[in-house]
This record gives sequence, structure tokens and C-alpha cells, in this order.
Amino acid sequence: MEIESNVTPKTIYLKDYTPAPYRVGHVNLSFTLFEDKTIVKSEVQYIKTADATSGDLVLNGQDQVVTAVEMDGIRFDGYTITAHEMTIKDAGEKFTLTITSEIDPASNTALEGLYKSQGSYCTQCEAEGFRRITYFQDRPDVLSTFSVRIEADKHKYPVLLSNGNLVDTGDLAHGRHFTAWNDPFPKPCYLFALVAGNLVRIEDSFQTMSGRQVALHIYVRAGDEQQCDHAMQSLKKAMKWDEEKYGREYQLDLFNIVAVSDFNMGAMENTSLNIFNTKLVLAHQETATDTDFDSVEAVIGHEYFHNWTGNRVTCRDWFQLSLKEGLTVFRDQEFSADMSSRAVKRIDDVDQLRRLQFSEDASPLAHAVQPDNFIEISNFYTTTVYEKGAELIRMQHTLLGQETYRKAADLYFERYDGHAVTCNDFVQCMADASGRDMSQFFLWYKQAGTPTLKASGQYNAAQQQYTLSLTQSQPDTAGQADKKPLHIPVAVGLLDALGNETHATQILEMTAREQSFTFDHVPSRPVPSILRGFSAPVKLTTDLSDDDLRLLQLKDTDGFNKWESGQTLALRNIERVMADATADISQFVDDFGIIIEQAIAGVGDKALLARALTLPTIAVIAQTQTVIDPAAIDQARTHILKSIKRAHKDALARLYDDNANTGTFSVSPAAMGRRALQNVALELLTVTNGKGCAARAKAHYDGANNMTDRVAALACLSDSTQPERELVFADFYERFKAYQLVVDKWFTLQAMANRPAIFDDFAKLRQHHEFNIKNPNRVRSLYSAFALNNPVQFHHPSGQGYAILRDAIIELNAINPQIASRLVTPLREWKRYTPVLQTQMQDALQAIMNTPNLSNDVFELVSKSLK
Ligand code: 0A1
Ligand code: ZN
Repeated sequence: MEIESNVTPKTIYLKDYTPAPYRVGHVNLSFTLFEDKTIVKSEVQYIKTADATSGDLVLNGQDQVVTAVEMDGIRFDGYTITAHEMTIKDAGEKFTLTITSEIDPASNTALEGLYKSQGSYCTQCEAEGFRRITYFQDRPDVLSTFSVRIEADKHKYPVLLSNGNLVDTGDLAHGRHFTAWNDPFPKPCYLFALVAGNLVRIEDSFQTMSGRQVALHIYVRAGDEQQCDHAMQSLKKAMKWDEEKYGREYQLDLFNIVAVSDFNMGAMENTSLNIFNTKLVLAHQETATDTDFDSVEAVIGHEYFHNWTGNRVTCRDWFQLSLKEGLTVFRDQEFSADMSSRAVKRIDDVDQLRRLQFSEDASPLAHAVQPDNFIEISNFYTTTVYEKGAELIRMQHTLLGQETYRKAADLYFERYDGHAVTCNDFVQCMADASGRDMSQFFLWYKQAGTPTLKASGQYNAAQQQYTLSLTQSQPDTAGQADKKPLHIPVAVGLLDALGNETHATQILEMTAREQSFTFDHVPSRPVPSILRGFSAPVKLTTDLSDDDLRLLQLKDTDGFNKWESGQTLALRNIERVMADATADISQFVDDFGIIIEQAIAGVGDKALLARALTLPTIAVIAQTQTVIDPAAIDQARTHILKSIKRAHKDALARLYDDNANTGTFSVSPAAMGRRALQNVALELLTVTNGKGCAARAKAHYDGANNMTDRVAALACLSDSTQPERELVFADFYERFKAYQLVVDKWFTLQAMANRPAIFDDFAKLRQHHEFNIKNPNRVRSLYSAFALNNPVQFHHPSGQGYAILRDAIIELNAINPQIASRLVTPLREWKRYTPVLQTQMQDALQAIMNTPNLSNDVFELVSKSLK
């Protein structure tokens, strides 16, 4: 663990990038694991590059004790060590440097570098964890081959893994053993990995398109092996998909996945040794929800796809993080879309983007997809770099079309396999393969903030023409004003008054601030379906009437816009109620009944219908407000939900019954759709939180044969004060207390309770013997669930919610800076809240700022948020 002194940390700038002065030939690492320490010996060949401006070799390193240094096999002491670096002045043209140092994985609570999780050793080197293992040029543009030898007690650590191929293994004296690994493909050190533990493995294999057999192994703790099948199937599907969609084959004979319970993020793509948070590997009908099953598939795909987009072609520097992350998220989104329902996947992704990325863009922490400066790179694993980055790839796909996009991707892999490159290099491949000028498009990478797009239409009956006028504008963000117009692909189709599609989807390419597009042969006033499939990450406002939206909601051929029109109508009605509690919402409530009837009649995809029957969440609504008042949003939203229940109680009960559990469990999209629809009906039927609601939710829980239904029942009981609530929560805990990931859910569902008792409940949960501040999943299950998913209570005017989060951030700052700084997220948008909330949020941030020994991670996010 490292604590920075209170000196203002250094900012790193993209413009200062210079190539590394020394190339690395080969790296030989040896790890000797003992209970009280690990001895790391690294033997590295350095070769000065022709254009090096200095002969000094500067190696990054921290949290280790150097015990010996040799140059070309001879004891060497011509180096200096500061807190974070080892420097050798004028080191020479070509030499081998051997450094032996000692580290203490057992006391590593930051979970970066080599650490222990539930008795197993594992590593996390991205972005800058390798420097906690040994002194090295810890930067992604230094690529080399690695050989690794691991030695440990055989009984305690029977499994010893690293990247590449197993080349040797054997027993040693004193009950110890070793394995030796060789990775023949040059890689940056952030992709290095090591695992040592007492784990069991599930095996399968995959035959690649050229006919090679790849052994697939998933390692988990004994007892968890029954929960790995979905992950294994997902891996095989991902390998096949990448061959079919991108022509990309896996290059090694072995692919390992290891699941660990203490992990800062979701998973990590280390070459041939992916390390995963258990949450994204383990899935079984009794313990995982449908959302969990989908996340496992998506993240297994994501990490596997990094093999080409990230590992074989990697990043030149960390400002290029979106080169691998935006592209890999786009790839995993498309993989998931191909595995289930494309429209539903798009809806869920856009919902997430609006909730998290739009809020980042609207905060002082807004930054470009290719940022130009940072203090702590860990803070830039953001939804902007990942999800907005994916939207930029999606737009390029839209502009080029599938066929040309594929040619451009082929060109990218051909040009850059084995290289460390930039986002500019990627976009240049898109330009070269298509013959298009992508220079204006590149502004999307450089300009932060969510653009606004205004659309208005004019129909000319005499000419039978329809003209759509579009205006784009870009908000000012921290350090960026007067932005240029962007190249925006706007997908548009036209419907006639009866809802027939008269003009299929066209991509309008907007490049100016204001632009008009004319459609010919339009026999009557049309209803435009604008931004189909959410073709660009913008905030769209239109001049469509409620009736236009109602038509689109029922008739649009674009699944996304069909849903979107309903959401826009919901939003309009929520705003009406917020302005006037007695506003007439009868039309909206009646229309809701039509969708319920459609669902009962079984018209269409059930998963899609379930989304259509869901109102936008408070967090999504918040992003449309100039001043955010979560309690007022909740009140209006709940008023509408209750009106819907009152008006359609019988129909909802029928929908619930029609979609009852049939007994056999499956994770097919159809089965998930049925559960989603039944659970939406349950949610609407229990919205009033009375006796009948609690009884209904309890019956649902008692009849459940899977976690999706159980969680749905608990969510319906969570806000309740009826006795069933305690009964069901207690039963749930007793039944599943052996499963850490389910205990996380138990914490989360209570942390999300929107009821006055929440503050007492929260204090009890914090004291619960199962709460552990050192376990990131547990921290997220309590604190992130409360601060992000319980907006009404987190933003309680008393400020108690903010105090809870403030104290957690201060406590975690000294334990795990990455997790501490992630918890700053719910406070970053403080300026957008009502005056009372604003000052209290600001006070909480200021109190954190005044804490001594702030980590760089927390310092950066809190100081920038306060600006
Ligand atoms: N590259 C991983 C995400 C990741 C990033 C940082 C980590 O530790 C600080 C861990 C994982 C991915 O995109 O899946
Ligand atoms: Zn990734």
C-alpha cells in the first residue's frame, strides 16, 4: 500500500510522450513464494534505441526491497533509488540487468501487483501494477517475450500458472515444487500474470478455424466447479464468433481463466491467463440472475476479444486506452447482440450509457475518449473511455457499413499486429480502407461532453417533400470551450400516418452545425423515426407531438426507437406531474394498457415488451433535468406507476399468471424474456407496498426455482414495511450464506431500500460480520448500491447519505485507493443538484479533500470534482 504525501501529484500529458530509450529483448522472471515474503528475480536484456535522447535507464518500481543488482552477471551498485524509480545513468548500449527484490503480497490491500485473495496468489498489472513486482520500464510500448519460473509449497499451492506455454515442472526439496512458462509473443508488462493457489479446474477444448486444438481451463475454488459451465460455453461461443465476424484465430494451445474473489474490476485480459472476478465467472440457476448470466457471457467475450484488440495490437501509451477498450466493448456488445436479442441489447446498453456516461460528461470529471492529461491512470478506466469509446467505433461501423468496416479492421490487424499504436492509427485504417476523410470524425475522440441534437421537420405537400432540419451543439466542459461541430451519423426512417414505413433507414451524415436533409416522394405528412438504433451518443430533442410518439411506439420497425418513443412519452408525463401533481396523465396510462394487452396476446419479443413496460429510472430521468431533485422525480414517477397499477390491475395479474414459471429452467433468450415480463408485472402489481403486495411478492419468492425470480421478489419487498419483508430476507440469507456472491446481493437489495429505516439498516449492515471493507465486491454491494441505486435516500436532505459515503471513501483511501476513488462517482455531479443538496455534497467532497495522506487516485477525482 502506498500513501502519497500531501505534495500536489504530478500531471502527465499526452503531448509529452516520447518513446522509451531502451528496448527490451527478453525478460526472465523467477518467483519464490514464502508465507512471509516473495522473492522476485528479474533478468532483463536492455538495448538502447537508435533515437534515444538520453542514455539514462529509468525504471519504475515501488513497494519492494531491492536485495541485489547485477549487470551482465557482475554485482552492480551504480544505481539510485527514489520512492518510485531506479535510475542508472548512462547505462550503456546493450546489457543484462538482474534485480532481486522482496515483496509482501499478503499485506497488499490495494490489489495491484502481486497479492493474495482467499489463500491464493494472483496478479493485477494493468495499468501500472507491474512496478510493484519488479523494477521495469512499466509502460505499454515496451514489448518483450517473457519466461517465468514459479516456486512454492506444493501442498498449499498445487496450481502455479503464468502466461504462454508450460515448459517445465517438477518437485523440489521441503515439499516445494515449481513450474516454468514461456510466452513466445512479445507483450507489454501490463499483460503479465501469475497465479498460485489451491484451485480446481474445469476442462474443455476448442478447435480453431485452421484446425488447431486449444485446451480451455477454468480454475476456481473447490466447490465452485458446478458454476462454471456457462462461462465455458460463453468462451467457446466467443472464440467462434471472433473467427466468423473478424476472421481472428487464437494463437496458443492453452487458454486459462482463473476466478478470484478479491478483484478491483471485472476481469483482466492477461495473455492466455485471464483473471476474473468470481462475479463474472460463476453462474448457476440457484445463485445467478439472468443479468448475471448475460454479464458472464459478455465479459468472458470481452476479455477473450482483447486477445486481438489489446494484446496482439496494444496501446502506445495510456492516453490510448480506448483504442483497446472502446473497440473491445463494441465487439462484446455485438457478440451479445448476436447471441440474443439485438434490440434489447441496444436498449440496455444505451440505458447504461445515459445513466453513467452522460452523467460523467455532465460533471467536472468530463474528459475526452482520448484524454490529454491525467494524474492517476486508474481513474481513466471510465465509462467515457469504455462505453462512449464503443459508441465511436459503432459510428465508424455505421458510416463505413459492415463490409468496409471489416476490410478496415483486417487492415488494422495486418498493419499493427505486434505493435503498440494510437487511436489515430485505428481511425486512419478506417479512412484508408474506405477512402473517406475521417479527420472531422476524429474530433469525437478529442472533445468531451455529450452533444445535443435538435430536430424539426417540415412537410411540403405541393412538392411531396419532407425536410428534416438538424442542429448540433457541444457543451463546454472542464478545460474545453468553443468546440467544433462533429461528424454525426443520424439514422432516419419515415412512417406515414397509419404507421407504414414509407422510407427505410438512411444514414444522414451531419457535419455542419446546422443542416437540412430533404426526402422526396413523400405523399403525406410523415412521422420521422430519428436516430434509429441510437446511431450517435447525443441528447436528441425533436418537435414530435405526443401523437407522433404514440404512433412510433406502436408501429416503428426499429425496435430501439419503438422503445425510445415510449420512454420519451413517459418522460414527458413525469415532467408534467413534476410541474403539477394533478396533471392529466390518463392518455399515457391508457396507452400503457395497450402494451400490457399486446404482452398478454404474446405479440413480439417478451424481453422487449418487458422494457416497454418499464419507466425510465430516476438516474436516467435525472440526466434530462437542469436541476436534479431525486425526491421530486421519484414522487412523480411513483405517482404514475401507482396510476398504472390502479387502472390495469386485472390485466397485470393476467400477464403475471400467463408468464408463470413452467418449472424447467433455461437461460435461452425466450426463457429470460418470460421471466423479465413476469417480473415486470410483479413490480407493477406491488408498487403500492401494501399487505397484498407483500403477500404476492412472498408467494413469488416461495415459488421460485431460480435466482432471477428470488431477487425480483426481494426487490419488490425491499421498500416495504410489511412483516413478509423480514421473513423473506432472513430466509434468503440462511439459504445462501455459503455463497459470497449471493450474500453480496443480500447486502445490495437492502442498501437499495427506499424507506425511512434505511439509515438504521445501513448501520447494521456495515457492522454485519459478513461485511469486509477489504473485499471490493462487498464494498460495491453495500456502498455503490446505496449511493448509485438508492438516489432518494442517498440524496436525503439531512445529508446522512453523503456522510456515509464520505466516511467510506476516507477509510478506503488508506486500504485500496482504486476502490476509494470509484466511490467518488456519486458526488461528482454535485453542482447539478438542488441548492440544499449541492452544498452538502460539496461539504462531503471538501472533507475528503482535507484528509491527510490522500492517495493520488482520490486526490485527482475529488480535487477535479470540486473545481
Ligand atoms: N483491462 C480490463 C480492465 C481492468 C483494468 C484495470 C484493472 O486493474 C486496475 C483491472 C482490470 C478490461 O477491460 O477488462
Ligand atoms: Zn477491456
